Amino acid sequence: MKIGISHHARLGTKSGRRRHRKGKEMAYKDLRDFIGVLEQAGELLRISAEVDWRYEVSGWIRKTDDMRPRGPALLFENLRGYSKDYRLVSGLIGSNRRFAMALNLPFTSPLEIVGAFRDRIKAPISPVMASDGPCQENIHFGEDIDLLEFPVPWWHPRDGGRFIGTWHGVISKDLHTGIRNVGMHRVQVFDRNHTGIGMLAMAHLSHHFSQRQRIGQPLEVAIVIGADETVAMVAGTGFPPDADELALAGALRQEPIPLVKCKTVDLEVPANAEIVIEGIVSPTERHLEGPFGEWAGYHAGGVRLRPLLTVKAITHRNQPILRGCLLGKPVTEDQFLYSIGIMAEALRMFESHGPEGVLAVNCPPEGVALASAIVQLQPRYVGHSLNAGRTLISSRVGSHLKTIVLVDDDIDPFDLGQVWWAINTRVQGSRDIEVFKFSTEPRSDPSVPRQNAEFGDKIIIDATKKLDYPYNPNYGSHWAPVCVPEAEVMDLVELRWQSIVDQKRPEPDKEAEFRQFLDGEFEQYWKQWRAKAHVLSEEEMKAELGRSFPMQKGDTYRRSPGDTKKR
Ligand SMILES: Cc1cc2nc3c(=O)[nH]c(=O)nc-3n(C[C@H](O)[C@H](O)[C@H](O)COP(=O)(O)O)c2cc1C
Ligand SMILES: [Mn+2]
Repeated sequence: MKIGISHHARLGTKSGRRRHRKGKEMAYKDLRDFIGVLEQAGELLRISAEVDWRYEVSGWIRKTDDMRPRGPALLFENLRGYSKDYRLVSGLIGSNRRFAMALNLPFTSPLEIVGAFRDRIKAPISPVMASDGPCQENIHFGEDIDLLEFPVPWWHPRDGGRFIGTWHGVISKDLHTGIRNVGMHRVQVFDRNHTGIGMLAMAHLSHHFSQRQRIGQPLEVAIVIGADETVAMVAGTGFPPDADELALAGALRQEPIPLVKCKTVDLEVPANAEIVIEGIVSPTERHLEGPFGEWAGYHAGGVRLRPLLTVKAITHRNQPILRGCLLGKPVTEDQFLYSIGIMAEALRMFESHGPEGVLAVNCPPEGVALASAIVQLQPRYVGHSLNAGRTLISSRVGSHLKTIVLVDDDIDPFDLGQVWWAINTRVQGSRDIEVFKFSTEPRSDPSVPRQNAEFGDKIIIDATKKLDYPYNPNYGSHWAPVCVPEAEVMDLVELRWQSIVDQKRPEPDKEAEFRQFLDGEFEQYWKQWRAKAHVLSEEEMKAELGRSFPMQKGDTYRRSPGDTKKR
């Protein structure tokens, strides 16, 4: 087989391409606009050679996932058995750089991305209605519906079939409030017009579904594939139920999302989406679904009866691009989505409802981003750190978290090495590790006992310096001082390094200043301390030797009953 990679082949649309400009940022017009920008930045590769949708695309994506730095996003232009009018794209936000680019941010550190994400979410931008949109350039009803019109991957040999929904938004509405929800819920193709739909118990979609079940009605849904990446971001993040998640996506892209009315269900969808699947989820019908290679990195969930979705209409753009994501052993693309979203929402929760004092949250992609969080805070009272951990682990945004580590402000939560040091020097297991039994936990985690339905243990590791340790005058603190050279020593060396190693201009005055400080301060202290020479008293000697001190005949404290003789 010939493998050709064309870097410069033409993409559907070339207009609206946006770059970073000073002043007001402009949102991407659509997925193709963003794809074009990624390609120009060397962040996307077109694969024009034929690739098999069965198992093979996963290998290509995995290869880029395993590259360091992470490899490019991939646009598959030629899938086996499909016309070149049907393409597949993956990895568009599969690195911090691309995640930042999707938000038009000029930086790449997760901390900065999270800051911007959080700020934008604070001011939702409601969607606007449009009379028509490219997502309805082609419309299929009835016999004309065929989900396999698109090159849906069979991701892994161990999967129970082809999954069309791996990176999308499932839109539904609350029966009573009418508030719209967007969630990401896996969608397996059963036949040309039926799919499964994954619904964990705590998902808003599950809530909407059970509202309908109670009144014996199906739930209308619209599955949106290939809309703006911000739609996927809000779909995969656990926001509070009162928010219109499309308004949050609007906030993230800094421009309202244009919507069009669906053709067969009473819902609205982003007008620029590549593909929309309109359907109803039956209150009573179920279908065997799975297995599927999942977010936790295993095929662990097995085969189960899941709700059945019947497709009422498929609408799509001309030359539609199917957006997909390869899940599996970290670090896969979805880890970036969870990671940034959970960090931002967790901080927002702490800010608005406390406990106060939380400085940063890191959900490392390496630890299955949604399963672990490192919370950095400056404990202000005994129990403060644990309170923060317990709050997060029981919160909505933290509903999938399994391990929470709490660290002080001198530990960088983004440096897993430092976190590991804190765990090893600030934790006493019996006191500082808290196990929460029988919490909600999906079976995607293979350590969840198989007899459990959807629950397992969660842990909090409090790796902060405990405030209830007694004050130690030698430390001048309640906790032993961290052993690194004093700041003044480091400043002095920094100056000298510049003059000696980097051969820059020496600054003798500044050097002298530091030296003077160091000479005075510490010398004085130790001079006094050394003067306190001491000879042990007999009692101190006994105390020091403890149990091993040999018993003497005349010991007054060792008197047996009946021994009345005075000594
Ligand atoms: C790729 C991917 C697949 C997911 N699959 C499912 C799924 O099948 N079922 C589910 O309940 N949640 C799934 N999730 C997690 C939900 O999207 C997430 O919990 C989200 O917060 C749900 O939306 P909600 O907060 O509005 O309920 C998936 C997330 C991603 C990124
Ligand atoms: Mn929601």
